[in-house]
Amino acid sequence: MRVFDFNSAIVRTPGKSVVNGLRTVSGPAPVFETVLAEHHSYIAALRAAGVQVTVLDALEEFPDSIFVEDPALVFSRAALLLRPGAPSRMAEAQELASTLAARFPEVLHLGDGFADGGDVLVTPNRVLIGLSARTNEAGAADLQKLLDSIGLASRVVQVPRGTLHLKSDCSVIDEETVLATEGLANSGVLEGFRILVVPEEERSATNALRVNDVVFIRAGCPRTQGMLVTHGLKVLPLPVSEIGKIDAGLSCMSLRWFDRLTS
Ligand code: CIR
Repeated sequence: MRVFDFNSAIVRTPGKSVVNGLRTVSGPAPVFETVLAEHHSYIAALRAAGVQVTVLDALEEFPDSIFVEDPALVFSRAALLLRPGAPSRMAEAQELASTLAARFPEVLHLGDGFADGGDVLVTPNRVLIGLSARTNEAGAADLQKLLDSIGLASRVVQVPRGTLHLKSDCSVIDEETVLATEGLANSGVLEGFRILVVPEEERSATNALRVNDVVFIRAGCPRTQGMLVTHGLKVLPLPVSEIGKIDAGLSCMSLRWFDRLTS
C-alpha cells in the first residue's frame, strides 16, 4: 500500500470562532461562511476520491480545531495523540481521544515535549519530523520512540526559519517525488527524493495533498498545477483562500488513513 492510499478520514466542522484562529501575519480575518464553504468542498473532494469521511462537531472553544492534523497522527495500525506546541491548541488532542479509540486498534500518547502533526511528513521509507516553533527536540525524540514502537523509521530535520510547519514547505506527491519550496529543496532535508520546486509566487501551493490517485492543490496556482500535470498527475484545485488567512492549507484539515477493516 502507498503512503497516500486512504479509505478513511476524520475532519472537524469549523466553529464560528475559526475567524480568531492563530496567524503569524496580520491582515483581514477569514469570513466564517467562506471557511465553511471551503471545508464543504474539501469533504466533497475526499469523498469523490474514495474516502469515507467522519465529520466531527465544531468546538467553539478551540478556534483552530478544524485543523485536526496537528493534534494527532494516524496509521492503519495505530493512532498517536500529540501535544500541540501552541498553548491554545494543547487540549485539542484530548478532544479527539474517544473518536480515535473507537477507530484504531491502539492509541499511543506523546508523553514529553511538543509536536504538531503538521511537522510530520510520512514518506515511503521513513517519517520526517520537523523541528519548528511548534515541535521541539523533546517532542520529536518522544515521537521517534512511539513511531519506532509501531515499526516506523524516522528522522528529525530542521524546518526553515519563519515556516510554520514542515508540511507548509513540502508534500509527498508520489512514491519518489515531493513538492517543495526552493528553500527546503536547497536545505538537504529532502535528500533522496525527486523534488519539484514550487515557484516563489505560488509558495502557498506547496502544502498539497495526494489522496489515492489525485493531488489536491490550492486553487489559483496555475504554474504548480501545470508542473504536476506535466509530471503525469491528476490534479484537483480546491479553494482555500480563507483558511489560508490563518496559515492553513490542505493537509491540515483531515486525519487520513487506510482502514483495513473498511475495504
Ligand atoms: C495554527 O496556527 O495552528 C493554525 N492557525 C493553522 C494550522 C495549520 N496546520 C497545518 O498546516 N498542519
